[in-house]
Amino acid sequence: MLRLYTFQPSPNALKVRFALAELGVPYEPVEVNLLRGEHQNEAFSALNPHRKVPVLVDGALVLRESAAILAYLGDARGGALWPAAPAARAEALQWLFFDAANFGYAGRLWWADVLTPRTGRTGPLAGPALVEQIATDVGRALSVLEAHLSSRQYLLGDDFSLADCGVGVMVNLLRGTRVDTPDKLPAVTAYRERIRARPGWGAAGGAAIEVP
Ligand SMILES: N[C@@H](CCC(=O)N[C@@H](CS)C(=O)NCC(=O)O)C(=O)O
Repeated sequence: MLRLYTFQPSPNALKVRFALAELGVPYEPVEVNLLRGEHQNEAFSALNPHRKVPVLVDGALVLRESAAILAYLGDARGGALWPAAPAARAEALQWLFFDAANFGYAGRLWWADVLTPRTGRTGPLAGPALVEQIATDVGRALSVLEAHLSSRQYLLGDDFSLADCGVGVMVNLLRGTRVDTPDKLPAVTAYRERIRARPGWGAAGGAAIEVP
């Protein structure tokens, strides 16, 4: 049985829970409450010295980094949700790297525009100039996504794949932030709703990152 170290509101952990739900693969979830600092304890840092979730344990394999975990699940158990041909598989990896490289700091935008105004809680330190720079960079990546999705339903075509578990979570996280501009990003907005409507989204606890 796979074991997943996760935290319900963590978008990176959600990417993996979403993939496992869509694949129908059972796993044992271990909740690491980041707000209570449980990622700082010695037992968890032995699994991930970077002290971040998610971590997937499959037998002797201890794997960090959500994009690597998605690719591993694709190779090991992906079936119809992960391409086997090298060129198509490379395209799937391209979108996982695109997600990691361009939306890695999107969480700061979420804190600044959604979470802090609604809850008063402060998140990772980021001044207004840095948040604005992140918004500019994220906006640039979203316009690439907009052009790509204007002629297909999902990243690899009209069928959902594990590549959608990365970008699909992050576009949902960006709901309600300053880069959430449906008039300029109609295809991205429709894609976001398509992702949220999937059965795996509810099963994975996608609501934890949704704007109430
Ligand atoms: N690149 C990593 C990022 C993981 C990450 O940033 N996880 C956050 C939760 S979404 C975390 O554990 N943060 C705790 C910390 O940074 O102290 C991945 O994709 O898995």
